[in-house]
Amino acid sequence: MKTYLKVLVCFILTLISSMTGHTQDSNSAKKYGEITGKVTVLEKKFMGGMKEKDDMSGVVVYLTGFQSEPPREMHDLVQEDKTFHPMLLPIVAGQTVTFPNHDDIYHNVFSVSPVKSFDLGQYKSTDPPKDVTFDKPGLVPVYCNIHPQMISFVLVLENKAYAQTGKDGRFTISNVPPGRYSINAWKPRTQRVSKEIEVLPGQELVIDFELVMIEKIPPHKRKDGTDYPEEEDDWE
Ligand SMILES: [Cu+2]
Repeated sequence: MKTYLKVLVCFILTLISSMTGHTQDSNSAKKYGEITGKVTVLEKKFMGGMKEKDDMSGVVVYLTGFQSEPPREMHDLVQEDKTFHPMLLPIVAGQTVTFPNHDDIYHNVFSVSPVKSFDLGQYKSTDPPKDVTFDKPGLVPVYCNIHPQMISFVLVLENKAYAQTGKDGRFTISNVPPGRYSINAWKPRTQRVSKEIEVLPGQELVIDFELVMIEKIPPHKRKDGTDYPEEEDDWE
């Protein structure tokens, strides 16, 4: 009889714990919304008119209108073969970016952006890389003072509700707290497109965008406001 009671109590306890566990899961799933969609990236055809790009990846789709804590991880913005990788780095305000130089030549990474201005000075792959913490949201164009072709963008966001498109232009933003926001889509060489949305608990919103590629990024100045010299100097 005692054993029978023990088994019964054990069974009831297991049942209760599995039920409460289940209730918590479905609550947290219904607390947030999800946004999916497709960004169609158009470019000018050689003979006139527009066509869809084969590769529509790399567009950042992000929400503005609420703040969230920055994730703990750090990001790298690498200099390699006189190019920044990646060309567009989305982060959340408060996150830190490391700038390793993988080349044997000097680079001098800098920005004169009002959102975050900095000058890392010159260093090579044998030197320890320097860090920058981006505390304010906004777009920070990042250049090299030696090589005018080196251009990248740190897009400092208000919150973690962002995603980057795949080759097919599709994106998913999960765990969005309910509320009214702007949703924005941008990548370098496009004009940003924004829309107003309302996210409801447990809802899946579908939002599509169309972005048009412009010819090229206009030239920029060096850190002291002067033009780059005609002949590129590698400072080797
Ligand atoms: Cu450089």
